[in-house]
Amino acid sequence: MVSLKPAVLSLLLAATALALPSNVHRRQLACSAASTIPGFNEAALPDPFILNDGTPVTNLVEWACRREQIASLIQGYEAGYLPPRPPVVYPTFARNGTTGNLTVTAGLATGTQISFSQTITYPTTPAPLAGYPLLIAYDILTIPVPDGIAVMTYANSEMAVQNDVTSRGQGTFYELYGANATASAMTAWAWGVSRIIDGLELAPEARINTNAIAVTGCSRDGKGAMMAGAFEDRVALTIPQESGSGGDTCWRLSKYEQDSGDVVQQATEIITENVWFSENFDNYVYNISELPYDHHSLAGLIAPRAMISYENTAYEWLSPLSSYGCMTAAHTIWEALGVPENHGFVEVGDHPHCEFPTYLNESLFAFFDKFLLGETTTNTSYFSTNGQFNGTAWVPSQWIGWTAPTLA
Ligand code: MCU
Repeated sequence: MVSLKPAVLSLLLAATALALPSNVHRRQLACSAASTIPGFNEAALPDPFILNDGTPVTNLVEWACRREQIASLIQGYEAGYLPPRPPVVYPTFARNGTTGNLTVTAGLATGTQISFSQTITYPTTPAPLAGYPLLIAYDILTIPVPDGIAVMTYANSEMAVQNDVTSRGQGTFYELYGANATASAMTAWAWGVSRIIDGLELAPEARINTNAIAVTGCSRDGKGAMMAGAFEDRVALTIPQESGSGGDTCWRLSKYEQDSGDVVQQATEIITENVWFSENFDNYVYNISELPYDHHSLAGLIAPRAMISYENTAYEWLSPLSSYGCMTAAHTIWEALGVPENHGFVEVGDHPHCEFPTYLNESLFAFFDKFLLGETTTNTSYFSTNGQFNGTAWVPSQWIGWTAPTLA
């Protein structure tokens, strides 16, 4: 695997920190990651390579701090608080032929604990020494999977219910953290992914290689899959499918598309539809320029790990200019980390929502081959759109006022 694994990255960061002048080291120790920046106002996409104090990110140590800042801001404005691993997490696992059942119990040593179960479908091929790679599919599987990869369908909508705005605070997650927890449904789902991976790490009998985990989902679940990839470093490959607004799109660009006359989903509408975002986000949807981040930075939390997102120009509502523009901006973060080929984007327009035409298999399987199946020389440079965006102009310089630094 060519990508920097989290463990390697932390070693690298530690080594870099030792070699750096003490003022840089001090700043690393003192990385302050506020959850909001009052007074922020920027019409263009915010530069992901500027720290909250206004200084530029010039190396990997500073980028580690910037990542923390972005993660904190996203929770502060739109995602709500993502709780860390609770004191108690343990799995039980049972297998019957090609079907496995993983139950994870999580909670307090003395106090509330919750349990949730997921089904794993195993390949019929023999298990590699390190265990099978695993694809976690939010709700239902909507993409093809190559041989040799196990699939877990994740009952994320039980972890946090997503029927409509009345679903706020409902689901297993909220039985542990309370119905008033600020975590949005997508944040609760991401927490669940982390606990599932904890469980798999603690259940070697499940024979899953926790260094080779992918997460996918379509539409609302694609938004969720991207969030899980962003907040959980143990996800090696993130595959949001037709996630649309609130996923691999940027709030600012969706607003621009709408203001240009298209009918797209934008922040003002999304908060009236469901509980994918925290209640606090309601305070910003009419003032998007106050967000000191946008979803290019959310996606960039995944870097240098792998991500490929798919979009569909057949549906204006998905905000196709926004996803292309937003992922173009996000791509600079993989460039800065020296691995642009770890970030793919493919936007076509000739199929129903959440269907996966077979001609897209080439790019998808390339990402599976390289990042889950260990075929490290596979070419994964895929970045394209068929979008004409209904005549709405995409002028990159209007939105992206930075160039990628080289971070080493
Ligand atoms: C693209 O994801 C959503 C979209 O945000 C909603 O407005 C629409 O109602 O549903 C889409 C979806 O999840 O479709 C399955």
